[in-house]
Amino acid sequence: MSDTTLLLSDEVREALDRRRPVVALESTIISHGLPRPRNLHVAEELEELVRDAGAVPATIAVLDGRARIGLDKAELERVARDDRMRKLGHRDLAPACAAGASGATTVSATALLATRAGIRVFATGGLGGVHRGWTETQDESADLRVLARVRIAVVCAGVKSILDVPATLQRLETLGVGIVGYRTAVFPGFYLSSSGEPVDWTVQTPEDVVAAIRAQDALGGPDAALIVVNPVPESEQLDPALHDLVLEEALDASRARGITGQAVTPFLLEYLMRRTEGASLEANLAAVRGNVQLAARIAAAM
Ligand code: PSU
Ligand code: MN
Repeated sequence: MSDTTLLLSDEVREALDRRRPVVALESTIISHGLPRPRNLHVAEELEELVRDAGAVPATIAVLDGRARIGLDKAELERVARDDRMRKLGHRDLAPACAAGASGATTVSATALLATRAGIRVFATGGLGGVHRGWTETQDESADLRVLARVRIAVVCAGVKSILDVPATLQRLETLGVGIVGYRTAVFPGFYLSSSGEPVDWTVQTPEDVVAAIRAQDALGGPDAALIVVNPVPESEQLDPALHDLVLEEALDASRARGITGQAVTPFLLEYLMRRTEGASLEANLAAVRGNVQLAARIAAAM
């Protein structure tokens, strides 16, 4: 991608030049993952949380065919409100840029663009992964393969619980993507504090995460992400019994309606939100807020 395609905001460029902390934020959660008009408030709040922790937020999206790293207020509004914003995975970036299209970037596209821009820390909600029923649908988020190829630290609340979590963890192991639990020895369950699966490495402080990032650099070898999993506090998680019940329903509904491809994830998230009367949304937001704050502290500790 040429420099004319990758456009950094003045603020982000300056911060990177001066080696000030920068945190990349994805935009699909804003355009396709949250209800309007709340999505815009959340987008602004997340940027504010990064700033409060002393880092510069770099929300990433493609606008009129240009990959944008860092958005101003009007641009953020466009991502949150414009119905024509597409959902762009990393494979969609080239066609979107060539066509002059606009779209929000998923974890895969955001991780790629952030790395290209020289950003080392990225915060999101939950990663994509291997879907239940994979043996039939072969539905595995492109997030995983990209995370196996870019050296960026991704702070998240695990992978979305709508997925096959053990299969996703296995896939990450095969792909050689490292995972550290932030003050936890269990892999979080996105809306839930725990997925019931273990993590092999636990860290206690942002400095510990920085040490792992530095070790990754010192060791060299093939590029891969470092996934930092940060569970939603138990007091803010979705009720696990309600979660399991509604998720079964959502999966049945998506099968019955023949939902496929990029539509699967937004459909399931929206279904859960409606059937839990917004409780899943609150848990989702609590997780994202915590991740953004931790990412800013990690960036600042670098
Ligand atoms: N987590 C959320 N909301 C979202 C997503 C994740 O809480 O909207 C998005 C992310 O952008 C992630 C994408 O990269 O869903 C994965 O979509 P798919 O399963 O189609 O690859
Ligand atoms: Mn998919």
